[in-house]
Amino acid sequence: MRKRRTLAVGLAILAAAAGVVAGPAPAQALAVTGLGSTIALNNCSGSLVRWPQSVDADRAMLLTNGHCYENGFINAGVVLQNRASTRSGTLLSDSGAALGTVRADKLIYGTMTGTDVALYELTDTFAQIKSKYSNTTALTVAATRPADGTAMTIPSSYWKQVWTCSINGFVPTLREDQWSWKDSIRYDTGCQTTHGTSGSPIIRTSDRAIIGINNTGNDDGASCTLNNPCEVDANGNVTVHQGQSYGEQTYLFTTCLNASRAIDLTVAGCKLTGASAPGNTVTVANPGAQTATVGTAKSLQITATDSASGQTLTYSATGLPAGLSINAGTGLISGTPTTAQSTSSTVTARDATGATGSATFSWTVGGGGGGTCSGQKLANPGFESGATSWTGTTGAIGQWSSQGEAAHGGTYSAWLLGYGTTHTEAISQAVTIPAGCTATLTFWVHIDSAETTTTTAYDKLTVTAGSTTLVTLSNLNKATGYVQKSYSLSAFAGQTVTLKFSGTEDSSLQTSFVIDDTAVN
Ligand SMILES: [Ca+2]
Ligand SMILES: [Ca+2]
Repeated sequence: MRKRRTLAVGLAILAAAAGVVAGPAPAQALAVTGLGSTIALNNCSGSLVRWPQSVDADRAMLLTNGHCYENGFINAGVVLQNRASTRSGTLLSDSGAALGTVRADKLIYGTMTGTDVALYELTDTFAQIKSKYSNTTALTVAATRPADGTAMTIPSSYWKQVWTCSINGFVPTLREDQWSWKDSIRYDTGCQTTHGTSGSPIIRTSDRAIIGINNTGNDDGASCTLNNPCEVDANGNVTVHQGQSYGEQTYLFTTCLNASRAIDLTVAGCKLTGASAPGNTVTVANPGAQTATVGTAKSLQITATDSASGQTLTYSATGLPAGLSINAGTGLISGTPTTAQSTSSTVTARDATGATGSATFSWTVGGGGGGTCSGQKLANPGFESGATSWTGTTGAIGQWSSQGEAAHGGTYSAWLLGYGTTHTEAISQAVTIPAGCTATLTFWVHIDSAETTTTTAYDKLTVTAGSTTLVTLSNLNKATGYVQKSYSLSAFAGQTVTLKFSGTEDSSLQTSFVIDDTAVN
């Protein structure tokens, strides 16, 4: 069995205590320089680290593996933050000499999921460390993911040995027992690190930046068990490479730094485990300015995309023209506009994570079927064209002045009833009230009657709009000359409605209803 660092740190310590520590030391592990700024821990290796943007007044930091956490392995999926700690270690010189003891008072961040890190805050600032320990400066954690083939060293403060090799690819998922790590760094054969090297920094040769953290290796050739990590590719295929060692990514830290250079899992784009949902991006395609017509069906398909695959989007909208609605499931806006208007709509698409996107666009809805609000909507309103445009008892329309019923305007009018016997007569015309308009029916009517009662309506004229009765006049309304009547038709905006003047006369005593100069405006 080749001794490795791996998760079996306890084993390594026991082995060290028993004096069987080294085994056959790897040939590469002969370096006696290159240990500068590493920190030897009681069970692991570590290093003194800073961020690219750290300043001397910031507290110094110690980086080791999550599985080197003093309170034991951190369960899969667990992230520890800001835990009090009394961790201490020995800061080493480049040749491995002890410079002194550094102490932590806080675990800033620790996890064994995604990556395998424990980051501590030391009681000293970077400036104090520099002052106390021979001008020692911290190793800088690189802000970018390392490239394949990068030349590197792995200095182990625990063993006071340095391995030299390069990156031999990345593993989509490295799995060991309950833990999984993403985008793990695979070493070439120069870095067959041993137990006890856990937590060693992976240092890029070119600039001595930390590009990863040494983590584990496959001891026995077993698959996905403790000390026997397996590689899982993007398709879920598992492969095992006995003797292969791996490290984990550390640039992730730098994606989660806030303006105070502190780890903040809510920072946008933070890639550390435990980061707030990275946030899908939902994009709604803007359909541009829309036009529609009152009374004419309109449909508009809204489309949206989600940065995450497999998301189901639900749609909502505000400010849609009256008469239109959006299908929450399909994003189809449809309906028949009822109101002439200019409006601005905002359509929002939301995915299962709550991510939303929206688009705002304008609508111009023109009045349809009758045109604009203002203006006469009736045809031949004064009957001067005879029966044109009117239906029903069109014989009632004529020039009646010679028979004692003068027109109100012009020479034509509609004279309903006046027989003195049982009759019904009616004239009607359909009229379209543009949506969004107010409209009023007006007409002039002259009622004369042989009825003398002041209490009983024997002969009637009922004016209706569709099924709605606007008024019923009768012999009780008889008067000299014409009077004008006025009734609102606004309730019929957006509709085509039939206006009807219907007269009924009983068996005796005539009543004449003479109508003229109708209008719907
Ligand atoms: Ca007339
Ligand atoms: Ca009568």
